[in-house]
Amino acid sequence: MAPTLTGVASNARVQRIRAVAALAGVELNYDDSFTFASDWKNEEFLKKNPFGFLPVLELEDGTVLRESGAIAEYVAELGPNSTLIPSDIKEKAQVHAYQCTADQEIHIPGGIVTGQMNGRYPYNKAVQQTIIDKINSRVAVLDQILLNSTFLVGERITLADIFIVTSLLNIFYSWYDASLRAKYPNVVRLVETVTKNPKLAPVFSKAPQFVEKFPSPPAPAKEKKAEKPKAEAAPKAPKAPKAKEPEDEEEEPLVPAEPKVKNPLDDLPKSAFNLEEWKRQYSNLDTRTGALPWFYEKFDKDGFSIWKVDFKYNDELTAVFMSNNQIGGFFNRLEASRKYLFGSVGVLGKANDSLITGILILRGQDVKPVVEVAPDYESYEYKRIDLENAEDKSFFEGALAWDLVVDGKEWADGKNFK
Ligand SMILES: N[C@@H](CCC(=O)N[C@@H](CS)C(=O)NCC(=O)O)C(=O)O
Repeated sequence: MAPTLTGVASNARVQRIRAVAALAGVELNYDDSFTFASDWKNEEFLKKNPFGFLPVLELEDGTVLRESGAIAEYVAELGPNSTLIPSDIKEKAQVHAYQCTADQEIHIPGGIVTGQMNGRYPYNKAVQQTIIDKINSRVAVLDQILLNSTFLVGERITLADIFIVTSLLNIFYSWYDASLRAKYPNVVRLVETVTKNPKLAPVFSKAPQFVEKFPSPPAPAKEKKAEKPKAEAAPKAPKAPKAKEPEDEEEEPLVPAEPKVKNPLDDLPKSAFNLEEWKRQYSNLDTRTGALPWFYEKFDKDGFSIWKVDFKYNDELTAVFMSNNQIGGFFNRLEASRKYLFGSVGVLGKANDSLITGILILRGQDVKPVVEVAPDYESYEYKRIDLENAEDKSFFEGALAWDLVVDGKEWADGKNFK
């Protein structure tokens, strides 16, 4: 049986392995509908690969290979007469050098820029620019090298080209925009030569578009609602549209290909409570005087449920902004449940003495089908909120109004999942 590759089709690390297999003539079992939203990081998987990351290649004898670079080399070596890895040891070392450049100088720093844009890492403009400048300086060298040669090493496509191209694709999909690409025409030509190779059509045909404009930086944290004048129910300014955020996981492009799968939550009996309308009311009205009265009038407790959500490891929290970014990361990873979920979660307290808590309003009566799309959902505890209970109700209202106080700790910052 052919080796089985597991990983997301739009992921550059998976693309590099599939491209090598296609060019080397090696058959792989591969399911291109696999997503990070599936329950992949389970006990069985961690037994096979305790590092817990993807992609992995499972061989017929049960051996599990990890690290996309090592897997790509293994697959290339399997190919009959593959020239993807030169036999000359000097050229082989040159190819390997480009593999390292691809990972260390483009893919990994590029992933940090992407992570800053989608809230996985704290956003800092100066740090981001420094990383972008460094990547540009490497791309400029590649562009010079490619001025007079079609491929990076020798006269044929090698792992060097495949690794450099797939690491570039990762940033071309996310933030390396048209004006940056225009500076390096020879590099863009190499990307086109590789991605348009007819043998590689199954690998790149469903790939996302290259980004045209550098995405806007993440919106600053929402102002503390408690500080707003409460009497006026003045409409809030509508939020500027944000760059679409990744489904999940490290270094995923900002605009991944998202295969649509039917969710059993869609089969629940229809509800008169319109979650999208609630999200609009919450955004546009003062919480206590406008949004909450609307909510109490319309809420359907048979079609939806309300949950208190608590981070389990509050003693590990340090700076408030980092904890708030962590909430942002959790919310990013809940993206696949956006239709079924609203959330208001905050950091209460101060640096090194804080907790993360809040509320979720979700479709159905069970929290798990909605939150398990986020691989870290088990880092949080969920407890049903009963609005008939005065204490629960006051917690619910405080979390929505961002003026909640728990154990003397005041709401410091927060995020909404809308
Ligand atoms: N160096 C590894 C990195 C693998 C990696 O970080 N994979 C990400 C997806 S791009 C992942 O599985 N992240 C989940 C996790 O780290 O828990 C490789 O090239 O295979």
